[in-house]
Amino acid sequence: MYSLTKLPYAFDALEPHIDARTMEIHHAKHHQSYVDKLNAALEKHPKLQGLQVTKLIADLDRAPEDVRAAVRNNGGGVANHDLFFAMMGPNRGGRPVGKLAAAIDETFGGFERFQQKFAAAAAGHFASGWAWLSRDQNGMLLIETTPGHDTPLMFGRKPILVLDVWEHAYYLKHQNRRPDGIAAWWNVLDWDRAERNFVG
Ligand code: MN3
Repeated sequence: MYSLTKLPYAFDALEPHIDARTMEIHHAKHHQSYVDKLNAALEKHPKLQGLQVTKLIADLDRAPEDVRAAVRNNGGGVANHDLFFAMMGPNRGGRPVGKLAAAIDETFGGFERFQQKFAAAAAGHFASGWAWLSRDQNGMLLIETTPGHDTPLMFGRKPILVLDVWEHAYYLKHQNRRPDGIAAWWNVLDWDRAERNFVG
């Protein structure tokens, strides 16, 4: 059985950038529901329950056809939220560090250019989904977005940064203004974790 990963900080720890009510509903309701629905989908497939959720969704062909869509949606929901919540924290933000900082400079021509490109991709993604900085199999960085709860892991790429652009991630505070939610997120982003994702 999968279980909800605990938040490593309090619901109000990301204030004023991300409000406590949004964090509480996002984690205790939305994230929890993906965990519950994933468990329900795998009730009749106990072998799959032993896999790490990132392994489960990286190889969807392993999931029987009758539950594959449910595993894709809810397994993706679990894995993406696990990473998203783990990569934020109080007293974070700032700029990339280490090898990732150098790779961002080289690939995008500087951090500010990268930020603009990433924010534009995230803001421009139609409907629900996620924005990512990923590393492909050749080690190259790329910005991409995915619909629903799809993840670069499904395409053999490694997530380095992840941003939730579903309305539930920002609507209470920012309503229709997704770009404001994106701008707030940079202030809580954990670049040390991003560096570990990149070099790991
Ligand atoms: Mn979400």
